[in-house]
Amino acid sequence: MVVGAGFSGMYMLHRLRRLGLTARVFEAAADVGGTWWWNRYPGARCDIESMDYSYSFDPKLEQEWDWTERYATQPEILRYAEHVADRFDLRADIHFETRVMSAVFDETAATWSVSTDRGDDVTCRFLILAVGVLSTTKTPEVEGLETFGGRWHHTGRWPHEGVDFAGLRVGVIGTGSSGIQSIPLIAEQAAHLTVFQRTPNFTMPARNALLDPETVAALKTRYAEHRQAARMSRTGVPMTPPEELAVAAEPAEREQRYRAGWDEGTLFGISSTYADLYLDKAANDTAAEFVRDRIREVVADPAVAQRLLPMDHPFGTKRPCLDTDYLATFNRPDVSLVDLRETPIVRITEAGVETTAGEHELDAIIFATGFDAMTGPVLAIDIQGRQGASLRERWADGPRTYLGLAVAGFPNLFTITGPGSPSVLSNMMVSIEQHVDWIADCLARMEADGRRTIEATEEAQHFWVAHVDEVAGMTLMPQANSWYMGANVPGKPRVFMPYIGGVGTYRTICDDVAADDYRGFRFDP
Ligand code: FAD
Ligand code: N01
Repeated sequence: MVVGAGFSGMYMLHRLRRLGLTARVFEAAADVGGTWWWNRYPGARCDIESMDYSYSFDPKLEQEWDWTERYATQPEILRYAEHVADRFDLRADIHFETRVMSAVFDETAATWSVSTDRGDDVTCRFLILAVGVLSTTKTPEVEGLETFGGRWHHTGRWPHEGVDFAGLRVGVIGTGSSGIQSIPLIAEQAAHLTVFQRTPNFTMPARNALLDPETVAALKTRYAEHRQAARMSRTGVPMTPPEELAVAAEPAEREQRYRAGWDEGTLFGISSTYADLYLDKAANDTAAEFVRDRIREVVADPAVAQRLLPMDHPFGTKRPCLDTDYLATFNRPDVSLVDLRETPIVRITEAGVETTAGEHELDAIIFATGFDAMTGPVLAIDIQGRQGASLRERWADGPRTYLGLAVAGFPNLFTITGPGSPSVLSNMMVSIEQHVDWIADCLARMEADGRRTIEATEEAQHFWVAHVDEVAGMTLMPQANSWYMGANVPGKPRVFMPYIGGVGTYRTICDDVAADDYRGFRFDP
């Protein structure tokens, strides 16, 4: 049984069928696509280039599909997911509008008993969580929302019919990727837009454009080689790792490299210039200051520019954003910026948002406030493993996994792109395919060897959790109050959840584990 029909669950179903196993997927949404089914806010698009942010498992599929933009829009990515579902007839084994609520492991039968919000009770041998890492939305627990007289939406639960902002006074709360993508387009429509910012973010121009057919055709002739380079890269996108140090470079030379990175219009343009940017605060400061200078350049009012400068976290320690006209939007006369650090929100009122400075009257509020990332969707399911052990209790101090794929005490349970794997630090398509392939190969091997259960050992898990933590601790990443750290959810344990050792390195570790008869796992015959 697979939970979730985003890109993870769809490919998992395809692989399970090819193994000759009987597989069913349960999905809360009404159709496939996951992230791209739910996040329909204006401006939603990928920030990994479309030709990389797509499946590589089927050469015919990648040859026949033509992306139209460098960074595809949400509707185009959703059409792609639908195309894949049609092409491989996936919907036949997917139960839509069905949310999995609990899963209990039966030690005698070695099966999982799974229940859904539709009253299904399903028994399966293997339970694969393809529930996503950014699928549990987080709306702030702010007083008075129920009294608000206008309409409000979360970017991650956007109405399918769209929202018409024409003539409205709109407030957007949150300036992460979702806010930064949607703010310029909402500003174009609304009578007035108020942006409520708690933390300014590092953002770079996406330089999105239509893809020209020659570029597409050229990449397609060497797609296999390109994909292989992505699989062994640090981030899931082919690139040469930098060796030089920013602290050792001449200022003029550094400036030139950052400028080239800025002009490139990718997430990695600046971060891939020097090897020490995420390791040494002094190095990072040089890149951070370069980006801050660009903000000062674009934003006309120096006071507004000052509020937009990210100062409280090193560059890249919160996921940076790629934008189209975000900063310039603050030059519009009908857009205002509220700094919530100066004037925090007190409550939502019938008329709008009240801060310590007074009331902002609004007709609509948009929460671009993000997600209970990585652990949220897993722990939303009441999961009980051996001897009734509760996963919620086991993870009370932060997630503990072996390789981000399995949890000790929870046999035959797999997590796709779970905490402890590169996941959200990578091109997710590459990480999804790697996990699905690893799990499918593991199940094939178990079938061939007549093994009934597989389970991570406590020792292996202990080692892996310590390793994930140690590698993160070598970087600047834990210095930010980011969702990688669980910092955006009040009360969530502060643990750096993804594995920052790199996609290629991680793949090699997983392959070695499998080749060494699944070192760190225990099988029952
Ligand atoms: P999801 O797409 O999140 O799908 C999980 C599915 O599981 C959901 O449909 C959900 O409804 C379902 N589900 C969860 N719990 C249950 C349950 N209990 N019962 C039944 N169903 C359940 N990554 C990139 O690499 N590049 C990008 O450019 C990029 N852009 C993004 C843009 C946005 C707006 C967001 C939010 C994320 C973005 N990501 C990006 C991350 C993105 O989530 C992944 O790339 C990818 O789509 C995840 O696929 P998935 O199938 O693992 O999870
Ligand atoms: O969420 P976020 P997101 N009061 O958590 C603020 C992927 N993605 O949906 O930083 C006031 O990043 C919060 O402030 P702070 C991508 O991986 C990709 O934007 O916590 N403000 C922050 O500004 C991304 O990283 C794309 O101080 C509150 C914002 O809300 C991830 O999804 C597009 C608040 C939340 O930002 C999440 O992005 C979209 C409160 N109580 C998403 N609570 C692409 O471009 C939170 N905030 C591909």
